[in-house]
Amino acid sequence: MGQSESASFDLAVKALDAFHIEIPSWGFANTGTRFGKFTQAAAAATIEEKFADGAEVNHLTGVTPTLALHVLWDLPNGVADVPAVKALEKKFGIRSGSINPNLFQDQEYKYGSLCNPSAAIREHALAHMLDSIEIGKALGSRDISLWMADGSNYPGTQSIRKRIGWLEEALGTSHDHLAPNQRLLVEYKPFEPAFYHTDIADWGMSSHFARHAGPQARVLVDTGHHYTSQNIEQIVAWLLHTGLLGGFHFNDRRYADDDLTLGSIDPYQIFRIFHEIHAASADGLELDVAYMIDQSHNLKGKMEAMVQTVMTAQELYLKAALVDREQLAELQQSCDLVAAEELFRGAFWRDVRPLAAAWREAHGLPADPLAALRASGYVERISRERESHNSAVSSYA
Ligand code: LRH
Ligand code: MN
Repeated sequence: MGQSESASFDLAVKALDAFHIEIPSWGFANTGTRFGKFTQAAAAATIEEKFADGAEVNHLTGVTPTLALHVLWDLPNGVADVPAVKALEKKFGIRSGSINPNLFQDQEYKYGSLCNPSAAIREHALAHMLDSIEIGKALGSRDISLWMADGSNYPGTQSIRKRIGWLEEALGTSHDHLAPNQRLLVEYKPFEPAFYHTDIADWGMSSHFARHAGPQARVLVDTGHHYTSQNIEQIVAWLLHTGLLGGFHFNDRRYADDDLTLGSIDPYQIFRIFHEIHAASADGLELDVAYMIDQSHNLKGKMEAMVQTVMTAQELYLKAALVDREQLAELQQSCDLVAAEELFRGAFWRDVRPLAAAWREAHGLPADPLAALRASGYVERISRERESHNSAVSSYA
């Protein structure tokens, strides 16, 4: 391995040793679109099966030690389900990650949850937020990751400013209930399921609500929650500059919130985001960024899609880590555009898969986790075990 190669390997080790990514329990479940759900025999239907699949992904990749939980899908009995989840953490050797409240499926939430004109319904939604925070405390989970479907479908039908006030109040109260080490992550989304206005529609609104809620609140960037023409890495640079970047929900999309697998449509987008992260870290900014996957695998095998996504995330994070930032800074300063672009894009063109494979082998992991998954027969085994209860599908995940 030439000098430069060993230098790259050292950089790779430094980067990949620090890279963990959280996987969503709902990524293993039978999910669909409003036009239907194509069930998979291997899909996880119980919280135990979701932990089993999460543990298998961590076993193969070594970088997914936490599983994001969605409260009503994974702890339908609230705090009462915590002991059972703790037993699963012990059995499968992975921990509960971010706690995601469900403020979008109850019939009461037709006109909103924390932004609903009805004080009683806002109270009901706030109670679920506070339950979710208590579940987080009981599980030792740090992040309460909030996404709301709240909004409206027709102009003039709701007071946008009144809803801002109600949400400021609810998030302030929620923040006050956080444990000292907990964070409230505020996720924005421009539309869907609301199609006229969404109460937390962009990074500016999310930033305002986070600042207004308190010092433990941050902004969560779901890569699928942007208009196709938006410059997401510029938003990331702003959130890094303002100290409000709390984390990411990674996925990919061609049109809207398609929740496709990371890097399947625009891997260069994720590379540009990771570059902003590495550059900010190199400039000495204190970063505290949670990397999480938020995808629904309607057509791909769910285990394969998750392992593929983790590998892609590692490789894009590594490509961006290998950008020679000192040289790039000089070229940027001298406005040598083509040389700067060639250096920047050159890192993206680089095939880092051999480096990532070498890192995995150095950590006693399979060089190619996807090939290892296929060779393991894991999917065939769980298909046999779960087939019986996977024909009939009920809730979304
Ligand atoms: C909303 C969202 C949110 C989750 C859900 C599964 O589109 O991105 O983060 O609650 O997907
Ligand atoms: Mn999301």
